[in-house]
Amino acid sequence: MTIRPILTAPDPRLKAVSQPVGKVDDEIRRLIADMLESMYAADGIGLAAVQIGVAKRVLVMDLAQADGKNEPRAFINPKIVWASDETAKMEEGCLSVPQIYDEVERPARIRAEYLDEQGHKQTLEADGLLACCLQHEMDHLDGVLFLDHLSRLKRTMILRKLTKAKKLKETA
Ligand code: K1U
Ligand code: ZN
Repeated sequence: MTIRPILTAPDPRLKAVSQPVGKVDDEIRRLIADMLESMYAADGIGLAAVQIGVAKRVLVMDLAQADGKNEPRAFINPKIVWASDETAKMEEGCLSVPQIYDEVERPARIRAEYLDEQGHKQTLEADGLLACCLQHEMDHLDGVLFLDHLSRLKRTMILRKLTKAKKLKETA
């Protein structure tokens, strides 16, 4: 397993639309293992493959990570097949948008279909943090960051700040 570097905004590779996985094989299982290792190393609760530069429709999550437990999950080719009209606002963060947190409003409950690591079709009903995190990670698969849900003014200010911080890091 390898810890891979996580891309940060405004890296253009984060805007890519990820491609569906054709076959769930050992290469995909190795990618999932690397993604989980990279997510744990960065203290995150979710990660999409595109965040480590692999534009495939794969994401991982571990919501127990915040309680110091390990309950890894992997979602391949996930699709939202139903979303509630009721919405919920939750504070979101993103490993690709370091140190920025803001509220995003999304459907409160969703039903998703996906393939597991064995390539078996699964259905999941989610609310709360699971629904929020799943929608956030699925946005990554379409090149969308949580910043894209904020006002244009907020987004511009945050992207300026991140660009400045990147330039300072490069010259240090
Ligand atoms: O980069 C990512 O996509 C992972 C992201 C997932 C996420 C967290 C919170 C709401 C939606 C999606 C993170 O893991 S950010 C870091 C983090 O651990 C965290 C931040 C805020 C609340 C809870 C956890
Ligand atoms: Zn994210």
